[in-house]
Amino acid sequence: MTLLLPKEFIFGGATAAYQVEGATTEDGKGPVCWDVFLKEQDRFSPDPASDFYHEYPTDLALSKKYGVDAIRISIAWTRIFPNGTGKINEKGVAYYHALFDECLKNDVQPYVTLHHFDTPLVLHQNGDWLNSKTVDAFVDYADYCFAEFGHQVKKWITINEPASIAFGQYVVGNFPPNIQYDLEKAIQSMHNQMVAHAKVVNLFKEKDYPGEIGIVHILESYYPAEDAVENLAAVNACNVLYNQFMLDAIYKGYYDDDTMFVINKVLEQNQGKLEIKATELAALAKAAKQIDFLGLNYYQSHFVRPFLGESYIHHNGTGEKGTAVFQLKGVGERIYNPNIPKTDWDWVIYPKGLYDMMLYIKNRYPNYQKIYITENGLGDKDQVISGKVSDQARIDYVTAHLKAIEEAIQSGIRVKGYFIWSLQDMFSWTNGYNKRYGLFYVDFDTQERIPKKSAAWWKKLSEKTKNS
Ligand code: BGP
Repeated sequence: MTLLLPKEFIFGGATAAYQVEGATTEDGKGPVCWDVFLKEQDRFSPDPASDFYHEYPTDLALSKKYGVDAIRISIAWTRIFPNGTGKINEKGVAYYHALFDECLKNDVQPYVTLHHFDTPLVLHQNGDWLNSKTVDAFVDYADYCFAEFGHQVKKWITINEPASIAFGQYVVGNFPPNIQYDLEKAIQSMHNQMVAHAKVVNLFKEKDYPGEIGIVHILESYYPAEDAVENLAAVNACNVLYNQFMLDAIYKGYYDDDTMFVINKVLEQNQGKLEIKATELAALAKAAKQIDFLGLNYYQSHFVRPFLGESYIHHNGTGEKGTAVFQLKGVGERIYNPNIPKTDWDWVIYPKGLYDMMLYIKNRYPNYQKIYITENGLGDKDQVISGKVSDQARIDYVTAHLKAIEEAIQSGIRVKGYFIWSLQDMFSWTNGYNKRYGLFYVDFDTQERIPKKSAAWWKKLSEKTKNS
């Protein structure tokens, strides 16, 4: 399949601190919510992960060699502030200076996320994003990073996937603190994260820090199961709850009536309420006029029908195909169409959903400036055979999604780059180590890297695009 992407299109690789760095107790790093949760679960350890804390020069040299123009990195908040606030850990600060320098030395632009799921333990124990003290601490931490690293970093991301945090923590229960079906908490957490994001954007602009700032949302498209009209209500409920609520927050600066109609109905059916303060709305309104870009993470779409029974969700975190169940009271139930392929973790492969999502953003939020696809890729059980990893399925997956991006660009949607998830194999929060996404295979025992077939393909595509 030929791909025609603009010459200046960015080919990036994505990572997240906790999933690649390892070294979770090294050089004064403070604890995060996941340290305790993973220990309690006793399924897998976040150490050594891809040992990026020490191996970053190798990964950046490989990035340069394989046509990776940019890298998504997150700062581990507790390497800088071990307790979330207060005393600064100079060793952590020095680490990120060295890491960003290495990026620039290799001509790999860093796109830096301030919060990628790893809330400092103390703040987590006091309510995480449900507590406004976390919001205040986050704003201070962001301010510190902008001032300290602003000469090296020109692209900032406030929060990665607020919806995954809220639903993982309070609905699916596969993120700490492991609570299920509490939609009130999930919706409140999303709102509070939107406020945190807005305050940080406003501060960035007020202090005139150099560069651009945006947020990363996971966005999935919803379609009616069996094409039946009665399923459209579930499609709307899911879309509003998972996508529109937070897109309204960042682009409109308020929650529109059609959005609140659904949110209030979901809250009512789940005996919940949402608290929104006037000052928070003022912050949202101001930030909506100043945000520079949207990072769109896309992996899958869903086919749904209404569901009014008792909620039941089973997260397939093992790769046993066919075990995922998703039924959420007053929201919807996911139905799997046997004609649409899915991964071993039951993630539905549907590139059209990416195109449809971008079109929806363009139509509903005409003030959006530009979009980066900040995560997309295939989780698979890759194997090394005779020293090689032939991940053709990944190449096919990425090609199909890049095709959807090419079509979006042709339809006038401003998409500026694509970050493959992931740059190298790494630790997966709820799946451990057997779900691999990387361009570079990682042997987690020796930390050896083996560029996969996809890496060679990527290099060719990246170079061809630049020379087109
Ligand atoms: C996104 C997260 C990433 C990453 C990815 C793949 O939601 O931002 O951190 O984990 O999904 O997910 P998983 O590791 O569950 O397969």
